[in-house]
Amino acid sequence: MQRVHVVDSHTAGEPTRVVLSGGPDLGTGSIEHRLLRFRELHDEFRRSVVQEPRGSGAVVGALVVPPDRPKSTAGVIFFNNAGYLGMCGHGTIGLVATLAHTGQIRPGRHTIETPVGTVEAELHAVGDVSVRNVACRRTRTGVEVEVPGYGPVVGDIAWGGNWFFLSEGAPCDLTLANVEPLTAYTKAIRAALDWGRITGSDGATVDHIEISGPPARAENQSRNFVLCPGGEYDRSPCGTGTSAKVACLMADGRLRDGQVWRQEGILGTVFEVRADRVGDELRPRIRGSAYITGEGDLLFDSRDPFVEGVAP
Ligand code: PYC
Repeated sequence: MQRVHVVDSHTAGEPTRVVLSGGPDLGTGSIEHRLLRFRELHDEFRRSVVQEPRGSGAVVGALVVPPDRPKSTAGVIFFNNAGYLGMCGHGTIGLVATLAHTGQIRPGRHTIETPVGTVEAELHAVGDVSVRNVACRRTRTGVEVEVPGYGPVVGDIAWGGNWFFLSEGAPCDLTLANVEPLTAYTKAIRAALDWGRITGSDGATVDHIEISGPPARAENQSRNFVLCPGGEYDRSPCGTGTSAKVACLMADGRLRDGQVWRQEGILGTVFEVRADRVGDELRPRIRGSAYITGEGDLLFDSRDPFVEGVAP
């Protein structure tokens, strides 16, 4: 029986499952290289942690690995029901809350290495967390796709630690009651991008779709709905998605260096994202809170026909 020690949390409603021990040994080297080893040699571990019967389509896994550089606090590889993420904003907030819960870190600054770059996290004394994201940028604007059943949709392509297509407006209000039509609409956009071979500037799939509309509360600037790669929607306002949004707003001159964007997600929870430039890079600072929901061991029984999880 293999035992895998995990801590579960949610950040603004979106779950994170941090794997603290019992995961595969990915050796040493950059986190980017260790992600390649994870994907090639241990993908069954990803599936078994986040897919049913242990997980669900909404869960983002976070495998904690020793960092490449001695001064960093940890390395992390994020994954979900469909594969691997570059960065994950809500997941990093969940990771920091988890390391605080287990007593491994105290309030202050912590350097976390991810496959797409190093991020700086700050655990505040009151328990919330800020994360200085990797460098973010808009790479295309005014991209028009013909979406069967919906007509032409225009949006931007931006990198926020993952690739996003971002557009304004939707065929219905951005409310929880409309999750089904919003999921259908954003899946149709993603299929149209694939069909048109529209990718990120590095040729990677644009696997997150973010649509925006008016906020429910006047103190926020916008509400979003974000489709994740595995077909689930982000329950949080999506840290990397809001970073991509901030990159678009800055490129349009609608947000200035140092300004804060309050992004509401589909549950009404909020991330505050500050548009910070560091040198000539845009490194948005995402602020939010996570709550621990569980801690324990996952058990992997080799006789179990579903030991590697079930893809619905
Ligand atoms: O918060 O960056 C994020 C995120 C990505 C996918 C789900 N959440």
